[in-house]
Amino acid sequence: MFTLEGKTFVIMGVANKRSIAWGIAQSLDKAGANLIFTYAGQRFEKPVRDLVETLEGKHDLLLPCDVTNDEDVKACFDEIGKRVGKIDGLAHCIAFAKTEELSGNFSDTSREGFLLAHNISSFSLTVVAKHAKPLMTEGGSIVTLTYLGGERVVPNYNIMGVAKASLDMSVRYLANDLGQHNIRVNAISAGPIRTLSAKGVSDFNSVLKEIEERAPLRRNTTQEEVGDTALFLFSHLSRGITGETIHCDSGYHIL
Ligand code: NDP
Ligand code: N5H
Repeated sequence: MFTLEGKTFVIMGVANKRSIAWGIAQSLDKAGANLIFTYAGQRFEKPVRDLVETLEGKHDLLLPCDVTNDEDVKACFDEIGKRVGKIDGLAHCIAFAKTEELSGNFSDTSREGFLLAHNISSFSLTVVAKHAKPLMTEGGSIVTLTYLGGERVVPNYNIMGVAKASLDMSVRYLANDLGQHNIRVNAISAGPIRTLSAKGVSDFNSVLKEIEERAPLRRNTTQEEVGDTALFLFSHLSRGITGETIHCDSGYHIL
């Protein structure tokens, strides 16, 4: 097993222990990395802090960062710079769309809902990369999370599919832009996982069942599998890979 000892990573988007960001945090923690966590608003600090205390390593730095607010993002990375100086990577595990726009007719998507989904789920990667870049003085790796619904039409994913397509292309433009600084930018396209975001999706059980029946590996994706894929993308082992989307979805995307 390789080690990430002495390396520092920022994890954005832990809501609770089911979050994919938490799977990533656990994999990086096991590899000996130093972790910094960001959460959306002050009221989320306590639950995230309680979770972080269960990790093997001691990770003290938790900061608020609402990605819709430029000043918040700048202040967050300024503080990280002051506290640790250099970072080696960042996991962007953030998305949001209005519940009412995640079912029904896509043509009913509102202007406000369209812009909100793109602001939080897509533009946030670019603004975060801009502020993380000066801290990646020895190169770095940025990893975001995407879903198949950004490549092809998946029932009810609706506005999130369009936002993920924008996110996927942002990964490629950012990879091209930041590659000269030895900063790599990649996405993991995860299979469906029951997280807080997935809560309220009415037919989630049937989505999971379809994967069990049809995906090449005949099983659903786990938080740990995505965590270990991120670990690879954050490690020296993936040093030649940028602008890529790795599907960690039991192979479902080939069907
Ligand atoms: P979670 O609900 O656990 O995580 C979503 C996170 O987005 C939360 O931590 C939430 O923060 C954060 N967030 C929302 N709005 C903002 C904001 N304005 N500023 C900062 N953070 C914000 O769900 P997942 O782990 O499932 O989602 C993580 C990523 O994985 C998303 O990009 C999602 O699209 C993607 N993904 C998920 C799949 C799944 O099946 N679950 C499949 C493929 C991709 P807070 O709680 O503090 O509001
Ligand atoms: C095809 C599907 C099922 C239908 C679509 C689901 C889309 C989910 C993604 C978005 C991000 C979920 C979302 O924004 C939920 C919010 O409206 C309400 N929830 C919240 O506000 C909670 C409290 C917070 C923590 O959530 C966020 N996001 O801040 C897709 C599924 C098969 C796979 C999937 C679930 C993909 C994905 O992108 O997450």
